[in-house]
Amino acid sequence: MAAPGENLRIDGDRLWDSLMEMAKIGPGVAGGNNRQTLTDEDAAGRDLFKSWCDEAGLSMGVDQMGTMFMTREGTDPDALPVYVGSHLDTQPTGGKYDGVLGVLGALEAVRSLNDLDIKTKHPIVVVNWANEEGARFAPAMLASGVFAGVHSQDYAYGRKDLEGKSYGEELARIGWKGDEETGARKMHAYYELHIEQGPILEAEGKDIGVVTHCQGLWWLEFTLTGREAHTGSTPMAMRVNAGLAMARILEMVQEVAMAAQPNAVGGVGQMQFSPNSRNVLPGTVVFTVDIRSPDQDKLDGMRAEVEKRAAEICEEIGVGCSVEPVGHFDPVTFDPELVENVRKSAEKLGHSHMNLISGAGHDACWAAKVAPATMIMCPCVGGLSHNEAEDISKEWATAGAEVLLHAVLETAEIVE
Ligand code: HGY
Ligand code: MN
Ligand code: MN
Repeated sequence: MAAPGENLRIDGDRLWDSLMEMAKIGPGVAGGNNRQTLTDEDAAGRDLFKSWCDEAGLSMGVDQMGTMFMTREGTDPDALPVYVGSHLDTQPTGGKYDGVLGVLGALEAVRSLNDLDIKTKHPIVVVNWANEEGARFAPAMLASGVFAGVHSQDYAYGRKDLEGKSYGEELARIGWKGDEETGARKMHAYYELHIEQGPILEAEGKDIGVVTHCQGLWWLEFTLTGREAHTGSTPMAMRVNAGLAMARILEMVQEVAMAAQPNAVGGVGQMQFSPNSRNVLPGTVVFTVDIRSPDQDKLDGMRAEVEKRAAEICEEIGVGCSVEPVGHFDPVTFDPELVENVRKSAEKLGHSHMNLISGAGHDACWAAKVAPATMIMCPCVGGLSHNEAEDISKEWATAGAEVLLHAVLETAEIVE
């Protein structure tokens, strides 16, 4: 006779319908989403998520960073909850599944337990972490970072977007500043389902990534100071060209990352010229270098080389150069017992799987500082993410959510 819950499956159609419904909120311009954190679109997505959680009988708590905690009670009031979730905020040209699959996959797991009235010893808490992306308010994983004690709440509240609006102001404006002290909650364990955002699982023909580690990251914000001058009448020898320095630094970052292969990446996604006028050489150029590696020495070595060579480039051109780390976490090793739960669940359910190191950062990286934590990944088409064309299959989503459910039950313990 099968143990309780042994053959439990989730309702893949219901999960997919919820993903498609959420995707209607904060639509992008090319089939994806623009539901950036603390915007009205984010607020609308939160409201929809809460309505579904109300239907599922979950009670809501919100902390002072705006993270949503939706609780399904367990049978043991003294047992610490198993937390499971991800994020609903997106990049400005984000996909429909980055983060969202983890939140709605967790909700689907709870819905499936409700369908069969399966009880667990530990409560299960579905989490929507605020501002995972860090696109509008750097750094990424800001709310989970405050939760884990990595950032102060004052620092977080003071982070500003490109329009000068602060996190604290915007959180209050959308009405999602909760009353719970951030980080006061204690976790028994944390699981996160997420799309891979890379090409490996699809290329290897595997449905499930058993995530053992996550690579570390530095976000280095450079401010280069040149001299504003006419692009037409200023002789080349007289120029103090911060734009030229930026271009040489970008080329250098590429060189440093390529020289550190394998398992190293480096690039720049965001840059501002000031005054950003076609016929004015920039007085100021601000951009963020994003470097990552699963190897601690390699990660820190790349940072040191980038900063050293950037200073040399700027000195040669006569441009001022300052750099501020605006995001960082060391490579993460996830909890071996939870990782084994994921592997066993994938095997039990007959899903192909392989070990994986996460290329992207996730809230699980900070959760791992305060509780046993791990992740489950599903493939995405062409490994594409942070692009509106991001795509997954219903089968991949269903397999991921099923493995998530069974791994969570291993930890939350079914009560007969
Ligand atoms: O930057 C990251 O890795 C994540 O998407 N926030
Ligand atoms: Mn994400
Ligand atoms: Mn993302």
